Amino acid sequence: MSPSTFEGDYGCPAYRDAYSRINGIVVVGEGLADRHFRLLARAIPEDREELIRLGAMEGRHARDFMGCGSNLGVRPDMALAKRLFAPLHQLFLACDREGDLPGCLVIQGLVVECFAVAAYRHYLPVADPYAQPITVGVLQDEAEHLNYAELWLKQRFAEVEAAVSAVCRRALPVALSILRALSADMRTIGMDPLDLAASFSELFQQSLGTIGYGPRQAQRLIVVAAASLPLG
Ligand code: PL3
Ligand code: FE2
Ligand code: FE2
Repeated sequence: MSPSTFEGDYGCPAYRDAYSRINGIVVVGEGLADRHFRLLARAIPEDREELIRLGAMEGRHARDFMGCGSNLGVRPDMALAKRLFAPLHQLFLACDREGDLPGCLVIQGLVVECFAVAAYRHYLPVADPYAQPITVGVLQDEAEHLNYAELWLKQRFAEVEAAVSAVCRRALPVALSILRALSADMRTIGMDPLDLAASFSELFQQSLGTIGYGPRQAQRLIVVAAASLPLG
């Protein structure tokens, strides 16, 4: 584990204020991930137990990160986070209702998980000593979640390709807009939002490659989404 390189003061008002919004996004995101995996467990009965196990991991992440906030005396801003996550959650629910399983797996298993892996990797070097080991453990779990979705989609690539491309066009701009809304707060806690956006798109392109896309097609999907929403 790398030692913290953040020179700021975890207890200062500016840090705590920014952290309440960042922590809110993380706690709400993990809570929704828990719900999404439970819905997936119902939709994919042959993997039910595994998906319930993955959902339970997300519930633990939400509690552990909530603990990181309380350790600093910070309460997560849940209202803002719910508002920012709502379009992605609604999109997931719509796919679930319509029986669009590839859509559900892309939203939770690729978009949200790549976002989580990229964000936690960049948070790690600036995390306080209490949050660091928690973040390391969570990162290992998120890799497992990403692998599950990649494998499911890869095994059915020919049948699901069109649905995957369609949902990427809708879900990626929402993920990027969450990132954009938190840019200033990320800077305050020592993270670089543009580095994070770059890592997210690299990871996401890698995932698309793993499931069967060619490098050009994968790049096009993410570039089109980013162009619809300049990060500035
Ligand atoms: C998947 O398991 C859950 C996805 C949650 C989404 C997290 C997005 C995080 C954005 C800012 C991250 C900074 C990390 C701070 C940790 C308290
Ligand atoms: Fe998680
Ligand atoms: Fe996850």
